[in-house]
Amino acid sequence: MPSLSLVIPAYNEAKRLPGTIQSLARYLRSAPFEKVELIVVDDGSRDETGAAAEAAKPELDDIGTPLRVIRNGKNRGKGFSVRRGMLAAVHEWVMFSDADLSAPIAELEKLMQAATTGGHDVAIGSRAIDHSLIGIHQPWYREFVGRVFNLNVRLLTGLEIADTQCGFKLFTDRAAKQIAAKQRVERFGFDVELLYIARKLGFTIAEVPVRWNNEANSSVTLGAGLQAFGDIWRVKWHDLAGRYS
Ligand SMILES: Nc1nc2c(ncn2[C@@H]2O[C@H](COP(=O)(O)OP(=O)(O)O)[C@@H](O)[C@H]2O)c(=O)[nH]1
Ligand SMILES: [Mg+2]
Repeated sequence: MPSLSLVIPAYNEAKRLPGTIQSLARYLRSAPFEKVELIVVDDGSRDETGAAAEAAKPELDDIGTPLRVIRNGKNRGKGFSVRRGMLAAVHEWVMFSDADLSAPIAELEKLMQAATTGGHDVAIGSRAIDHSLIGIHQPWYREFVGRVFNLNVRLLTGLEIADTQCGFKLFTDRAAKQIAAKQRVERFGFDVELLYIARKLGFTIAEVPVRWNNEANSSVTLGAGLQAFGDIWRVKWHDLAGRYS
């Protein structure tokens, strides 16, 4: 059975995190892994995110899952946080998931299956392939902006991926470490950069439809979401400047 490092980037998640960790613990009790570690990256939260994570330690100890809480001194962004988590991970597979578990954690088995059978080092959740799996959709304007974003990604980067932005991605440790070492985008455009670097390094990517029940309380403002458009250009620019070579 494989071993897994699960990274949760968390910004002001003190309210959501206890429930999230409970769901994770419930799943991990009988999940098909030899070893699992949970890494929560507290992204300079203004609430008690770090403490809320620490409070769940006993519950996780109980099922033999060590918890590590990494704290960014100040808010650095989801991209920066995922990068830190991936670099700290010690197991064969490295996965990151949004703290709200909009994709139920068990869906990670689909990703692992796709990666293993297809020989891919990267497997990513997708909300854009099988719409019948989407229980609760994102608000219509988020879905719309998402489509426009994806079109921009395709035109500018040539990445042929239907949904680059799903917060549910799995990597082999080798891919996670090599990709994270080259990551530069610290905020929400980082997903595009991860995939861009993966392709550049010769890793193949499986895009896997996952169940998704969008958790309402989004922590991402429209402004922050729109900034990600600029990140697509930044990725192009970094590449032209040879920074991913
Ligand atoms: N908004 C925001 N989220 C961050 C930041 N750093 C890490 N995160 C985490 O990134 C994830 C974003 O997920 P979520 O709020 O569900 O976004 P949405 O589903 O796209 O609306 C959550 O796990 C956040 O805690 C940050 O600087 N801002
Ligand atoms: Mg969400």
